[in-house]
Amino acid sequence: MNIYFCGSIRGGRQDVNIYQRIVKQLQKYGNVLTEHVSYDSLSDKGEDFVLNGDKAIHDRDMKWLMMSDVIVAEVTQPSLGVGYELGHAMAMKKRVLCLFRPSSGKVLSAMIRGASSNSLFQINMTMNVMIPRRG
Ligand code: 6K6
Repeated sequence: MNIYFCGSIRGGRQDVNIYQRIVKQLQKYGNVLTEHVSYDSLSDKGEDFVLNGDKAIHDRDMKWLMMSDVIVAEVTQPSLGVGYELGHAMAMKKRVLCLFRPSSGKVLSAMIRGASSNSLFQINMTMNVMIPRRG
């Protein structure tokens, strides 16, 4: 199973240690295409030195999103990129699990919370990682 993990990069790297724990758990279920999102070495500047820069990152990530069986997103730290990925994932009719920690004191975007009426789109308000079933 291909798993696409989403987490904030330029939106802020405060939760990187949590991303690492989630990715480690997800790797028990399948191949995490975006393991790099959890790397300590990746700063909130992203990788400006990557050949072809942001376009190459965008195009590769969209290809991986298309290839993925399930998307898991840690959405506590708001990120434009994660929101963009989630919108595309929904349009592609992918199974999506969002993880949000209310203990952070933050309030989840209505655009994410409000999307959970779709049966393929679930939000978990704890740190348990459960992948929603298809259908
Ligand atoms: C290459 C290797 C490690 O990091 C890079 C360069 N930057 C990105 N690489 C891969 N995916 C990225 C990169 N920057 C953003 N993304 C995607 O957007 C990730 O899949 C994240 O889930 C999301 C983060 O968006 P921002 O807006 O917080 O950066």
